[in-house]
Amino acid sequence: MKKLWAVLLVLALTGSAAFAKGGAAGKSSGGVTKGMDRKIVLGYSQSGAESEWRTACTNSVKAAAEEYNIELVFTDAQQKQENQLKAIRSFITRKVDIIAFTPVVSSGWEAVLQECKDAKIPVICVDRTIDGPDTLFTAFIGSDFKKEGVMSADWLVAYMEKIGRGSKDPLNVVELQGTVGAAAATDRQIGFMEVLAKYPNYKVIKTQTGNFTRAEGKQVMEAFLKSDGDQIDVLFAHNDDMAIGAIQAIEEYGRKPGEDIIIVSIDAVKGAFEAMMAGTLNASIECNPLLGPPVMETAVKILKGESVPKKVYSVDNTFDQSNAAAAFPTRKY
Ligand code: GZL
Repeated sequence: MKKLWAVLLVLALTGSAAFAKGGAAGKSSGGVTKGMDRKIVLGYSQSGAESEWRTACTNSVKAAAEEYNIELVFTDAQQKQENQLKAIRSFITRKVDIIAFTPVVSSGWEAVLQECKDAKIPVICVDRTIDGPDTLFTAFIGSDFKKEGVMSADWLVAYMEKIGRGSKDPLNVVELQGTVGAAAATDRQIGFMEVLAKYPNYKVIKTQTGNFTRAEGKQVMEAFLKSDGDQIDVLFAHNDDMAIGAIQAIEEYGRKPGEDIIIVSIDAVKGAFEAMMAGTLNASIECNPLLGPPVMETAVKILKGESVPKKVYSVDNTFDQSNAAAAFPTRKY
């Protein structure tokens, strides 16, 4: 069943018309589901606008709401949980039909989600998961972040072997973490370190959050370079925006990103493909942000009283300098 949903989600994420417009609320039906004589109203609390990935996710949600003719009440929390709590409570007061949100951090949602339950408003977790029982939400649509961390480390170990800097030499790794407490950061780190634990010559000498932004990624990398500049062999960045900021810092420091310092990051946004084609980024693990269609499809099903899977994961691929140029022309974000 899970595989079937993964396939269906891939169809949605790749914009397959069949899946994307499949919901009963497609354009022709004016966004109305059976028993409803008006448009569905969906309240969405987006976590912020911190990265190229986040922008692609927001654009996908807005476009899909149009496509499904659903009235979208959109709020941007600017990466602050208190803004999300306020937004969700305003959705309850407004009596929206359904609520979706991307939790900026994983903890602190029990009370507000219980209020949604009490108000009989279903909730879809988009992109990031939350701590606590999954009875607090109806569905999760996003990526498997731990797997992305594992894929990053697996790629790194294989690549270092391939270029002859593999499992014998001591290799110093620095890590740019995403937002502290965000599932995407926590789980990517868990996956990455789980693999690296099997290779004792890899040593993480510095790790710090760059909050998923280009500017902070650059600032933190500058500090890493100041303290350990010539000792750094590898950078693992939890997203491409921080990796791109770090690349600028490495160049300004006088070392070659992608050669002196091997860099692996996550998201596979356009900027990452451009950096891989320029030779300054070595690999990026995909994390598909085109979540709009499956979110709207799921919202319609929930409101029609149909059952939906509790968790649906997008399929993520690995891109590096060997396949970036070929894939770039057809990338959707
Ligand atoms: C991942 C998402 C992360 C991206 C970052 O699904 O939550 O947040 O990796 C974004 O680019 O800021």
